[in-house]
Amino acid sequence: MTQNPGKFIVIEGLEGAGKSSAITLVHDFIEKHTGMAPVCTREPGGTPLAEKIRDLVKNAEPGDPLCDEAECLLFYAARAQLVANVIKPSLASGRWVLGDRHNLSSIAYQGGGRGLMSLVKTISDATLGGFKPDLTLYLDIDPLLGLERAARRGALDRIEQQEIDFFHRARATFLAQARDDRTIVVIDASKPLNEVHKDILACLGTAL
Ligand code: Z5A
Repeated sequence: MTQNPGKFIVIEGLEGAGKSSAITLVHDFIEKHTGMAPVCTREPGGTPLAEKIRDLVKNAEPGDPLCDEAECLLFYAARAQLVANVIKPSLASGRWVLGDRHNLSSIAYQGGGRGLMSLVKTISDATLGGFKPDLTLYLDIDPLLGLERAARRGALDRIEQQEIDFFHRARATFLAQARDDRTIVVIDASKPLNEVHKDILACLGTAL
């Protein structure tokens, strides 16, 4: 007897969009819907090796700034590990997977933000070969509001310290991707939290 594959659901958004509480909400929805808690992942990270890569990309190395191309390759190295060792095996065993970010982040930040779209497409095709989430909820927020929320939470990391235009380009890319792909649903994350959560549940109710 073959096992039904699980589904891969991803939450995306600029910093401060509210991914953390959305993940808790979607986690509980999936648990109720399937009778089993999903496997939760975060990117970059989610395996011992990928967590080491997370440290490399999040923290600046004094005297040896990470160049844009190396940053992009590191995100894909972490993702390749996670897909091969966690996401695909979990889906194949029938488990659902809930991701805090996935490939759309690289398309938005490295492709749109850094202007490396051609490199992103090449590595994405080479490492993922068309593998993608069943559903992505993109929590859309103006970068200024998102960064203001993130700053209230504590010190900003290396990427959060980029100039604001970087985040505007990333946001425009998130939205452009959503226009072209029906598996990406845009949620207005500037609304009060209870309304954002209502919109997420409504979307899950129709999509799953
Ligand atoms: N990155 C990349 O460049 N390329 C890639 O391929 C990948 C990632 C995978 C990961 O950092 C960084 O790597 C990220 C993108 C880049 N960097 N940037 N910049 P991370 O995983 O540490 O950080 P994050 O993913 O951006 O998470 P975050 O900053 O924690 O964002 P969040 O989870 O969306 O924020 P939050 O903690 O849920 O909310 C922030 C605060 O706002 C919090 O106090 C909430 O209570 C509050 N909040 C949330 N929603 C609301 C509403 N609706 N109203 C009022 N207040 C709210």
